[in-house]
Amino acid sequence: MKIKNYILATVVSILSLSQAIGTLISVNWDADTNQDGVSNGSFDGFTTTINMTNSTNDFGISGNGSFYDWKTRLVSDDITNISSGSIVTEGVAFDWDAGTQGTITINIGGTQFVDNRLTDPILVFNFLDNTVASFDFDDSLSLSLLDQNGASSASIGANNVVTTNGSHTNNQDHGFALQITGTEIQTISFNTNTNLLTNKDVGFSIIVDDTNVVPEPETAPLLVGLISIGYLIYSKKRKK
Ligand SMILES: [Ca+2]
Ligand SMILES: [Ca+2]
Ligand SMILES: [Ca+2]
Ligand SMILES: [Ca+2]
Repeated sequence: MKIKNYILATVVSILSLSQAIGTLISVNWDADTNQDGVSNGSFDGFTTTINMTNSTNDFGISGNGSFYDWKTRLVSDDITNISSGSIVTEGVAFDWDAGTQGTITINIGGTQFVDNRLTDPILVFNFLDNTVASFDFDDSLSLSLLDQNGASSASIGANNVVTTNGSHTNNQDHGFALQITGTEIQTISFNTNTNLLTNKDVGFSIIVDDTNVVPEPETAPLLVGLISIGYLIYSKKRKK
């Protein structure tokens, strides 16, 4: 291959690796049967840890299979591009005791990217129950419901409290998909309400557009570097 063609091929292949693809990825949760209130997973190089203080049971169990097939589950099947990417059929169960407020905290970390942060993550919830459940997010966040099932069963109220109307019956198609619009998100946290009459559990995962996985900052300098090296080789060859 001529040097010029080699440079072109290199540039094209690097661009194809780094360019926006516009597909969605979801958390690949680690297999976990330990009810310790902690679950771990990863997506696209990011490690994800969920900690929950909701319950003395502290579920924190990861599962897979059709229950968590987010492409087809009615809580998330209407998300734009839901079928486009690597949506893994996995989720985590968290729960909280009746009459007990708890907190769910998700930390995004990892070593692949410098800032280890996300843009516009989508939180998906299923297995909601026939009781009014609330999820109280930080008031400064910009929230929107992308999908839900049953119809009008979830809403975003004052102080960014997402509330269900108690019409769900604890199945894989009962819940909602909530997007947090924002950049450089490293920690996601919300409180659950105290007014549950009985102990409940909820299925959960996170979906993100892989073009919004921030920031791949090393790609541009790497690209410039490789082009420069390629050009130097090319120039040297020509001078011979
Ligand atoms: Ca666990
Ligand atoms: Ca739907
Ligand atoms: Ca709030
Ligand atoms: Ca449930």
